Amino acid sequence: MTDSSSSAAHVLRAASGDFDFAVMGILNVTPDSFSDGGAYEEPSAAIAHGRELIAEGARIIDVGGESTRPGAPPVSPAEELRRTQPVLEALGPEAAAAGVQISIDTSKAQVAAAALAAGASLVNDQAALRYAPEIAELVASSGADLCLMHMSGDPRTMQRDPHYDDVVAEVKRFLEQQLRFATDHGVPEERVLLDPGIGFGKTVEHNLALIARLDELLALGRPILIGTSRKSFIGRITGRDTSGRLAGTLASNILAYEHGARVFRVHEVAPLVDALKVTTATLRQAR
Ligand code: HH2
Repeated sequence: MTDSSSSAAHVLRAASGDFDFAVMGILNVTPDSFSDGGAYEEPSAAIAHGRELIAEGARIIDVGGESTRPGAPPVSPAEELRRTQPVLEALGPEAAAAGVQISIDTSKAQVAAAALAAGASLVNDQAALRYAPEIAELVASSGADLCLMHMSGDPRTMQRDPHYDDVVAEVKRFLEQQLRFATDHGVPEERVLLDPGIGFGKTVEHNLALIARLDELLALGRPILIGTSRKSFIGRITGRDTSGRLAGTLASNILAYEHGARVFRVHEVAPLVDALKVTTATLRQAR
C-alpha cells in the first residue's frame, strides 16, 4: 500500500508491500463447510492450516465456525465458540507477530465479542447486521473493522429461486443502507468493507453480473471484498467439483480485481497472491 492516509487504509493495511490488494485465507473450523468441511475441525489441524495460510501470503485469516452453504443447519453460539475460540487464542499472537489480521466470520454478537477479546480485529458479518445489529456497537467500541455482505434471505432458503429486477442495483442499495446503519451506530466509515455476497441467494447469471459490474459498487466509497472461491457458479460453468475449481477461482478474482475489488477471500492463497501480483504489475505498466 502506498497511501496510508487513504480511506481504505485501515483495512488495506493488510495489503502486501507494493501491492494494493489483500488476500484473506479461509479457515473453516466446521464439520460441514461446502468444500473443506471436516478438514480442519480439530483445533490442531486448524491452527496448522492457519500457519500455512500465513506462510503462503495471506494478510487476513478468516476464522469461521458455522457453514453458510445453501441449506446449512444453524449452529448454537456455544458450539460456534467451542469451535473458534481455541483457534483464535492460539493463532492470534502468531498472526499479530507476522502483521496478519484475524477476522471472525460470524453473524452472532456473542461470537464476535469473544473473538475480538481474543485478538480478532475484523468482524466478517455475512448478515450485514440484520441478525445482530448490536455487532455495530461492539465493532465501534473495540476499534475493529467490519465487513458487510449482501445475502438474500438466509442460508436455508436463499437458493430457492432467487429473483432481482437488477441484481447490481439491489445489492448496492442494500449495502448502502447497511453501511449507513453501521455508521449511525458509531462504526467509522473508514473501517467498513463491502461484499456483494457471491453465491448467497444468486443464480449463476446474478453472480457473473456482480463480478462484471463490480465497479458500480465502488461509488459507495468503500473497499470491496469478494468471495468466489470454489463456489458452485464456477462448477456450473466448468463442470468441475469443488476440488477442481482453482482455475475458475483465479479467473473470477483477477476479473474482480480489474473491476475494483481489493480484498479476496480464498481457500488456496499462494496461487492467487502470485496471480494478483502479475495482474497488478501488468496493469501498472499499461497505465
Ligand atoms: N462466503 C462464504 C463464507 N463467508 N464471507 C464473505 N465476506 N464473503 C463470502 O463470499 C463468504 C463469506 C462461504 O464459503 P466457505 O466459508 O468456503 O463455505 P461455508 O459457508 O460452507 O463454510
